[in-house]
Amino acid sequence: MTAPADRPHEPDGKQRQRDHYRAADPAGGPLTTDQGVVVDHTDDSLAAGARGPTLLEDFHFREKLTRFDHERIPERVVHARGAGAYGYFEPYESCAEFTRAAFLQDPSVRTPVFVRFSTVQGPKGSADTVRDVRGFATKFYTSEGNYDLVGNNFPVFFIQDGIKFPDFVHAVKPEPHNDIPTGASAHDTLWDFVSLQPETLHAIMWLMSDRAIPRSYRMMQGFGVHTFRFVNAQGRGTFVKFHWKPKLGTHSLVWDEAQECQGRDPDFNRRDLWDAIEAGEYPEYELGVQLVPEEDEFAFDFDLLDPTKIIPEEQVPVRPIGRMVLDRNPENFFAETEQVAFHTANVVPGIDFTNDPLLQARNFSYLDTQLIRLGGPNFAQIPVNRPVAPVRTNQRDGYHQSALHSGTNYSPNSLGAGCPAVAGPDGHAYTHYAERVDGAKIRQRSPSFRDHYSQAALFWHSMADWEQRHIVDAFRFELGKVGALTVRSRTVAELARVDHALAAAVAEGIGVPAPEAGADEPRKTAVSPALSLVAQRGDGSIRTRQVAVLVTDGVDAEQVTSVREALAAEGAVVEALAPRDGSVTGADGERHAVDRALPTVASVLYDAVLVPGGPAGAPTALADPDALRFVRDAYRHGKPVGALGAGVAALGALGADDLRLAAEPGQAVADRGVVTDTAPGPAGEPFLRAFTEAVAGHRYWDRPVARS
Ligand code: HDE
Repeated sequence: MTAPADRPHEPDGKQRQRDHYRAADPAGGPLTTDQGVVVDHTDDSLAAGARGPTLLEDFHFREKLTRFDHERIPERVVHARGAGAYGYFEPYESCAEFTRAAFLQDPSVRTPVFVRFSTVQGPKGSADTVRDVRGFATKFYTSEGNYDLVGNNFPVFFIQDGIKFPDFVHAVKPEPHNDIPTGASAHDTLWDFVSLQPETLHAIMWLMSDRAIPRSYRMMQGFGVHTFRFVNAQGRGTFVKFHWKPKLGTHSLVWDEAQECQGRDPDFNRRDLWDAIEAGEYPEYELGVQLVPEEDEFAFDFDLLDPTKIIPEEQVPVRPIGRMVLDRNPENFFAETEQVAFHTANVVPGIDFTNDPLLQARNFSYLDTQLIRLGGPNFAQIPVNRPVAPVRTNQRDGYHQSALHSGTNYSPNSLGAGCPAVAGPDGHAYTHYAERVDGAKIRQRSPSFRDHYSQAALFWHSMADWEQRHIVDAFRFELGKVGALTVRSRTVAELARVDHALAAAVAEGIGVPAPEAGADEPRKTAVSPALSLVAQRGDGSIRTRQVAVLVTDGVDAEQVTSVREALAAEGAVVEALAPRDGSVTGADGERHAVDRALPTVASVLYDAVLVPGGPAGAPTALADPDALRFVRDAYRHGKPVGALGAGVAALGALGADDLRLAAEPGQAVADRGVVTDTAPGPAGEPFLRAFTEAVAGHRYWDRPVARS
């Protein structure tokens, strides 16, 4: 542990964070009005006498309030709550064989990016850790113009045709009569819709899984969802699905924990992203593609154009093509994260669309909504939206025009020397893929989109036991909050068409009769191992994992220091928590700084916990009720728990009788993520190794239930 000087252990990020409070103009000119007139007083309005009425001529007062009154713009209809970051993308090798997109040609070229992560249902001020899809939208500022890959953390969507989007979003949003619930799907209208619209089922399986409560935006996969089309310099098309894989692996919260987090830290995911970048722990994701030659369009037992389907990775492997690193936080949330405008139709030469009807609808919707959200057509001039490629158009005027256009504004023209001229055949212009289209003008869902159950079943059967348990619990929670019993029953009947055992388990928890066995029993019981979180562990490191050490007066400081140093060397963030902030007096009689006071934090904000010991017979930190609760919560949420010296005996308070704890000093025992060693003094190598491994394992689901 460190001495309590001026909090020397405080992460650099905190210091840097303070820089954000400094004025942009360090020279520090005086306060002015919008017109540049210097102001000498901003605390009292101009009034007729100290106790008299305010005067209309107080232009500073009127301007200040007017500007304040107009600070808000409409929030996004969906994805209102988000967090953004800048970074770069670099390809591993040239993808010229498949696409002529300039940013995918040369490994030495770094393309700047801006990424915005988001929840979908909740408003701008809602909590982060709700059960929801997460947006994962990337703007690549390429040399050939902006390319936006506007994806989610699920690879499938809830509907097949964009004309159903308003219905789906109305159903999932809070109920119209009372605007309840905020940021949650557990209510009647969503499940009413789901039970009547079986195309939702596959995405609903993802929504009920742990994927819907990510531990971190840095530990979350991303998917382009639709099948897109790469086009190479020869004009050859290849179908492509995009995948982002986080280097740190894909990890999730537990539902109980996610709910508590909503109160303890509603900004849990946003803060995590911000803090990691400030600390120099830059999130990294690998971009992968599944490529399908045009001639294989009909080689699958589903339609490539159907956005409720995946191509199992075992069928078409994901080929890594590059990596993205997020290394800079925005300067100003509103200017950048709020005003950024993504659009699926922002494509560059070499990337094209398919006839996926959902994608086609999106290509209309994003620009349309941004015209109102950002107050007119000139939002591409806002710095975060501005391409690095030169922009020369004949578009003019409109609200918030800030460009000083000169010259002619029509084409063809001779007075402006024909400028800007359309590009010649040098291969740099965007050319639409010349797909042959031939058909009657009809409203009809393609028969190839009809199977709504096989892939929902594929997902279910690909889950580990504990993932299946969590899915059943999630269905029980959500449907248990639905008032209309007919909706509960209808949903269970639909689930029976995915898997009868699933439906029966859900029915049992929500008080509706289980469907008849075998009534509609599907399907194949194929599995795709890549769908399970077990297969998405990432690099297995413990970088940025938050480890709490519960300390109190009399703590063995050497023990704490040894663990802190060992875990920090692997990149974990270790914090000493005590009943009060400031310092504790160690067994060595010295004062040792603590990082945070227990009442200001909670187990749900950490990934693992350690209980060190002190002199024999002295109380450990667990004598404190907050500390005891901390360890109990960590245990029941499946988190790694470590204990050393007298801390091992203190774990008896958990009441987990079947757990194997260390008895012989120096012999570390690891049992389902609980790592113990009764030896006093600095932690030994076997303990440090086992505890580091436990932290890397993230969660342990097969623990004995604690009586406490
Ligand atoms: Fe979106 N979506 N969406 N969506 N979407 C918006 O655009 C829409 C869909 C996604 O951080 C809106 O500027 C329709 C699929 C992300 O700013 C809006 C349809 C996927 C973001 C809109 C879909 C997404 C949005 C709201 C069905 C995953 C946030 C504000 C046809 C592949 C981007 C805005 C950000 C945002 C419409 C379906 C992802 C209303 C009509 C599928 C990540 O235009």
